[in-house]
Amino acid sequence: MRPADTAPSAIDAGYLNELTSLTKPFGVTHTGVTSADVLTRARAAIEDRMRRGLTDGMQFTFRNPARSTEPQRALTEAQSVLAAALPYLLDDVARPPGRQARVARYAWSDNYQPLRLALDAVVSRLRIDGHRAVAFVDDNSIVDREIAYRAGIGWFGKNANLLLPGAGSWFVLGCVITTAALPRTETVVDDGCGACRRCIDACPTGAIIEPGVIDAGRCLAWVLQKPGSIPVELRRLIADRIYGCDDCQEVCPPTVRYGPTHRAQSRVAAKAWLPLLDLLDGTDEQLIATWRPWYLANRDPRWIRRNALVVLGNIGDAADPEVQAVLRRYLTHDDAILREHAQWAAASLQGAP
Ligand code: B12
Ligand code: SF4
Ligand code: SF4
Repeated sequence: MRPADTAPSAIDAGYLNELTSLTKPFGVTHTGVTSADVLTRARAAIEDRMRRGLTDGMQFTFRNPARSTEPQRALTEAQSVLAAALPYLLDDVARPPGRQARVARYAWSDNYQPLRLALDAVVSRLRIDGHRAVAFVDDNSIVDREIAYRAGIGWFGKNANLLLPGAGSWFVLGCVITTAALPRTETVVDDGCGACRRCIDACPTGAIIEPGVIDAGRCLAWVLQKPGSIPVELRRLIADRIYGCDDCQEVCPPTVRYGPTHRAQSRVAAKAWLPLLDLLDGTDEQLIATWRPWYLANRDPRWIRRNALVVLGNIGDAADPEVQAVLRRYLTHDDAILREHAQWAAASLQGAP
């Protein structure tokens, strides 16, 4: 709490500026404020996706839609939600020689950590001023894009990402829910997609089934995270991806044009490519160290190995003795799922369709 001899700050635009300026040193470029009212549109969309079988076992915000769309469940008597966006675009990294697996841009470094620090700074200030506040960064408790949309930060692209005017979609999102009645910035950002549909046409699996609607079972970002066997018809389409997919953003004109004007401040070396055979040879501990910030079902390294076997089947060379040795090992692996993916990889390298 604020010491008794200092008056609490008035909640006005100046106070909001003070809060947002706390986030800047951590790399946050855009903020906005919306009410803590129920996210009715997001709740309807989540229920609709579940009804239509588009969630493919995803938990996240789908596990308890009543909770993930109601800020007041996260913080009783909440009045406002401050949304924040932090850019994650880093300079391109040339593919190193040899067999390399591709990592999606948002996972090149841990972007959620600086965003969390930024939002923790806001929470601390609000608490000092006598308010209650809690920060959420990519947390299942709240639907981030809808909060940011309502706070006037961006529009929903047909690729389902939130695009920021003049900046594109290479941003991660988070928020602070608070009992403070902050001044709202709820302007509706105009749709900037117009007649464009490049993302829909470029998605390798046809996962964008309607503007803004993703069929998770076909979205490679989910396919590479989820547990179990990867559907055979998607394996070729995975190409060299080990984690995440960027295609629907790489083709997006505003993101391509404006993204480079908002680069990440990361000082961490970009993890854009991973040596494929190291992933298949590595111990559990080595693999966990590699992908610690990633989401993987049950945080189980076998899903990395499974993905790596698919990539091997797509970009390996059947004549290469190293590839042959690794395949031999996985063809007799005691994990049936890995064995089956190794069989697929071996057949694929022999030219099977
Ligand atoms: C589940 C999830 C996924 C799932 C499903 C994604 C999806 N689109 O449904 C999977 C694993 C596939 C995924 C993939 C990715 N994700 Co994700 N994911 C989430 C998570 C955990 C929950 C999202 C959610 O609740 N969706 C619910 C559904 C119903 O929402 P929606 O699809 O956005 O639906 C809205 C629109 O349809 C819109 N709408 C309504 N009417 C209309 C009409 C039109 C015409 C349009 C266009 C839109 C529209 O309103 C709906 C409700 O808000 C959030 C984190 C969080 N806590 O929110 C991150 C999050 C959405 N993901 C994020 C990222 C970065 C990604 C990837 C880019 C990662 C990657 N490179 O691989 C991909 C992008 C895939 C894509 N094209 O969406 C960021 C998005 C940042 C941004 N700028 O938008 C988030 C916010 C994480 C974060 N905190 O930064 N993700
Ligand atoms: S992330 Fe990849 S698979 Fe998913 S919708 Fe975008 S382009 Fe399609
Ligand atoms: S590619 Fe075109 S349609 Fe898709 S999100 Fe970008 S601007 Fe919108």
